[in-house]
Amino acid sequence: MSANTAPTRNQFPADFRWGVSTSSFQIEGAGREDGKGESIWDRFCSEPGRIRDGSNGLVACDHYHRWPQDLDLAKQLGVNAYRFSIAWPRILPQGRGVVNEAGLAFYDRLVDGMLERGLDPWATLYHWDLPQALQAQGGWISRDTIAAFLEYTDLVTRRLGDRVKHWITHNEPWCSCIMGYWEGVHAPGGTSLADAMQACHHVLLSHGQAIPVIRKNSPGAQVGITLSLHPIAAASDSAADQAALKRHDGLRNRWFLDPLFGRGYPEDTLALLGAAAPQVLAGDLDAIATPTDFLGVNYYFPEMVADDPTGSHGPMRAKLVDRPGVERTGFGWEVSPQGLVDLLTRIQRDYAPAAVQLTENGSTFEDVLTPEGRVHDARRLSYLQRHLAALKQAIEAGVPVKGYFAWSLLDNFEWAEGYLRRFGLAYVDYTTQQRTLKDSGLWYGRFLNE
Ligand code: IFM
Repeated sequence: MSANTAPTRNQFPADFRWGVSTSSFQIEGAGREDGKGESIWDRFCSEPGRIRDGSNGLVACDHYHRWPQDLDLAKQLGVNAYRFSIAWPRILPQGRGVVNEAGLAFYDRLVDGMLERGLDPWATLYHWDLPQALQAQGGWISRDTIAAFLEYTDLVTRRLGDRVKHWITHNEPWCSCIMGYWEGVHAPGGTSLADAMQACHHVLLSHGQAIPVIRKNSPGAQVGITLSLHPIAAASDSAADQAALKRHDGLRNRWFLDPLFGRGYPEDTLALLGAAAPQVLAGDLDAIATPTDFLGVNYYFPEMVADDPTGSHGPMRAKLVDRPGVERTGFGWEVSPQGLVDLLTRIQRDYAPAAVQLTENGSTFEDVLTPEGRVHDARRLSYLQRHLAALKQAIEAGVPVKGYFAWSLLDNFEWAEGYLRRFGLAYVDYTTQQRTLKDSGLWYGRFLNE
């Protein structure tokens, strides 16, 4: 079968997990209801110019009220797993201390609703909505936030750990830390590399320290972390571009994978960071390397880099360049199913995780709801089919991929892009909150049900 042919479900292992992925801030809404506290994303959205369409997450997809219908939709697709995240400020409005029972009760209902529909709950503890009260004390730059995360983790896993048996500590630390504390494009909008690297270290450390807490409260659970990873190519064969590739890969991929797999931070990247390298205390690296049950991989696109001798794009002295003439999504991201094969086989070769879960993969395009109530998203459908074919290829090459979660069940709040980018298998009309399965979603349903 060529990588361009859609596979069939029965070509995957019988016990393969098929899911859809969502996150709290992007879909829940109810931003000020039932005692929920403010998150850094609520604050960020309130700052003029931060979000491209000036929107916020106060209503989003109104999933907080419409969750039964959304879980029905997931069930209708035929998935057997549902990945969601928990809003920390819904549980602990001030980040620690006083518990909001209404928040816990919401996730109780949601998890029970999944189980009633035969959906295996996959919970992410942190998908970027840090309580603003903790940000006021430094956010992830402060080591104290780790203790707060452990308090939150303990509370949530004690409450849900009897029913949720798959836990993801963090989603994409690159985004929450590098985009949030250095690039200034995500909450909390910081612009210091040193802060970002310290935040990253604390996020990774909080992951490692949370694992025993989760294992204690949720016996038999599988625990992992999700990273956004990219296959990287050099713009040319020149020694300078090849060296730039290695430097860029150091911060983009190895910075996270190396310590999680017990190798500590990469020496070459540490040297390039110089004074921006994080403060690491005795025992931290051992904690970060606490064994997990799976590595969560989010794959969207590959990157190409060239040498940047001036360092104007940061101390890795590499700049992103566009590969000419390739297919791109509405975001401008390169479409490369082969990149998924390259990435997964590289992870397997270099790190050999016990299991890999593809916790996100998807695409955004301009969608049109026709008067007949259809969304003919041929390009998203093709993206999905070709990435599933690539996934099959990676499994045949020996990568232990155990599950695939499409991003996303619904169109939703796409962070700094607001509601301008649609990634859903279902179209959301934000005026009526009506959901309509797009052609891609209808195909995923047929694929899963055949
Ligand atoms: O919407 C995001 C998600 O929150 C994290 N991973 C990438 C998605 C698409 O940008």
